[in-house]
Amino acid sequence: MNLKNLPKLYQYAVCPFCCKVKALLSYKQIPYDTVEVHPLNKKEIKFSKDYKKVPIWVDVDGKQVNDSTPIMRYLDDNYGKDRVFATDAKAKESEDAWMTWADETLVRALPPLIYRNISDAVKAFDYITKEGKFSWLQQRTIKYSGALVMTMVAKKSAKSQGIKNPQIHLEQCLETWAKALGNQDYLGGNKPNGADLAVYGILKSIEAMPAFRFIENNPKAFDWFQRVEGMALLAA
Ligand SMILES: N[C@@H](CCC(=O)N[C@@H](CS)C(=O)NCC(=O)O)C(=O)O
Repeated sequence: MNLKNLPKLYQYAVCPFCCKVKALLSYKQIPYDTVEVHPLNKKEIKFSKDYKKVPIWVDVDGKQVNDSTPIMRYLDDNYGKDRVFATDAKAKESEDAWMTWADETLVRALPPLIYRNISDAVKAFDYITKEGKFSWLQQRTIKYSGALVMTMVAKKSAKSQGIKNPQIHLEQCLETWAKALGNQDYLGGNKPNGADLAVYGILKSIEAMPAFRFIENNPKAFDWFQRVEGMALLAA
């Protein structure tokens, strides 16, 4: 879509934080346009003087909202009549805690797994460079150099987080999430709340990568993932 009067999401297609926002946009059926940002020169977000990360949301009235969770909350406050985010104090407390877990633990668990070896890293970069804004030459050079660099970065990141085995660590994260769901369909009960959509969006960001198989291998987490997917698709 490229209509001038639509709000804009400045993104990297495969960024987990952008995918959090897109999960809410899809679930709430909010029409919007995406602007893929060039990750090297970031010229598309030059207008944003102090904030240089994605996602950035620019509404039709020009209002700019930065950072995935504030964007999700802004969208929930301003679009659609049914609220996604919890309003009840106790539910809100749990939702906030799981939103923080999603950003600080789950997101950080992914790179050590996505880039666990050169073969998986090349496949991940194949997808990243195809989805992202890269020239033909960049696609080819970044695919291999990026995979090599990220394999080393991911090893360092795993070490600094005390992750000995990235696969076991993600499996533990998924178990933690499955436990949080208990016997409910969603963390939000009978419908997804903000944390459901955040965790779903983050996992969705690696759907086309080899590491996604570890999510498919956890029946409870994967059933939940598919339930949210169904709700998001139904709503879309
Ligand atoms: N807290 C931010 C984190 C956003 C973030 O770190 N985005 C990354 C992409 S995944 C980014 O833009 N990094 C800066 C860069 O690419 O130079 C959020 O939740 O939106």
